[in-house]
Amino acid sequence: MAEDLTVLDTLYWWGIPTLFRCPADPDPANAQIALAGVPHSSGNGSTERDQHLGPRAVRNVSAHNRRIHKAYGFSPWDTCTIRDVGDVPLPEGMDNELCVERITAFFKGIADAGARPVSIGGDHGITGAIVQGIAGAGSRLTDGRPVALLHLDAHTDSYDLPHWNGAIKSAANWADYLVRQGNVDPARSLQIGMRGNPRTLTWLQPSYDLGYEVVEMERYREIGLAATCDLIRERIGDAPVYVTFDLDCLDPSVAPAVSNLEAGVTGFTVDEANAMLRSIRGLNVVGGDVVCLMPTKDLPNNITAMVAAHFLFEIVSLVAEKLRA
Ligand SMILES: [Mn+2]
Repeated sequence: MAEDLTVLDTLYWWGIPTLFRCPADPDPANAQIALAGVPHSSGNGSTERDQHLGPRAVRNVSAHNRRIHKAYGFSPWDTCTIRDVGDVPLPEGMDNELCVERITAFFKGIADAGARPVSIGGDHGITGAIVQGIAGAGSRLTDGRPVALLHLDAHTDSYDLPHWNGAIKSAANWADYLVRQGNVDPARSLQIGMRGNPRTLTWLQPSYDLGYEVVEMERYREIGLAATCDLIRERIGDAPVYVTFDLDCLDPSVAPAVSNLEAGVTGFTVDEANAMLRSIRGLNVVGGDVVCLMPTKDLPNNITAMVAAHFLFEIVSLVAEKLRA
C-alpha cells in the first residue's frame, strides 16, 4: 500500500508524533508489524534513570526519518501494514515485577494476533518481558519454537543474580532466564560486543554455561566484521530470530545518551552495527527492540534518539523485507 505522506509530513515538529509517522491503531490484528513503546525503567532504574522516556524521544524524532531503505532498495512503509500500537501502559512503573507482567501480556497479545513486534525501550529488562510473551511453547509467531537471539550489547545481561537493586526479572538477568525457560535457544544465539573492564575475570562464564556464542570486542577486532557476519548467519540458520539492540554496543561518541556506558574500549561504529544487522537479511526475523536510551542525557540535537530511531528502522526493514518476499 502506497503511503501518501508528503515531504513536509516528515518534518517532526508538527502532527501527532506516532513512531515513524505510522497510523496509530491499538489493535495488532490490523498490523503485520506492530511498533510499540515500552516506557519501562524499573529493571535498572536504581542506577540508570529515565530510560522510560526513550519511546517519547524516538516518537519525537522518528517522523524525520526518510522512508526508503537504500541498501535494500524499498520502503517498508509502502510494502507492509505497519501500525503504531502505542505504549505499554505501566501505571505501577516503580514495581518492576508487575511491569514485566504487563509488558509480557501486551506483547503476547501482539504475537497472538499474528503481528511482529518492533519496540523501543525502556531498559534492557523489557527484552525478557517481551520474549517470554512471544516465543516458545504455544507461540503463533515461532510455531512454538524458542527464538534465536541476536544480541548486540556491551554486556551479556546473563548474570546469575537473585535480584538487581530489588528487580528480580531485571536488565541484568533477562538473557539468563529466557534460556532457562526455554524461550531462547542458546545454541542458535549470539551475544556480540562485550567490552570494558569487568567486575570479575569470570564475567562471561554464565553465558558460556548457558550455551551462548559470545563474541567479545577483542575477538571481533581479531576476526573482523565479515567473519562475524558469517558466524551470525551460520549460527542462527533457519531459526526464528529476535534482535535486541542495546545502544551501549555503540561507541559512546556516537550514542552518548545511553545507560551503562563503556567508555574505555571503542564500541561499534554505526556502519559496523548496520552490517551485522544486515547479515541476517532474509532470515525469519520475528521481532526486535532497541533499548537503553536515556533522553535526559542526550545532546541538544537529539543525536542518540536519532541513532535509536535509525536502528529501529533497520529492524523494521529486516522484518518487512522478509514479509514481502
Ligand atoms: Mn543490555
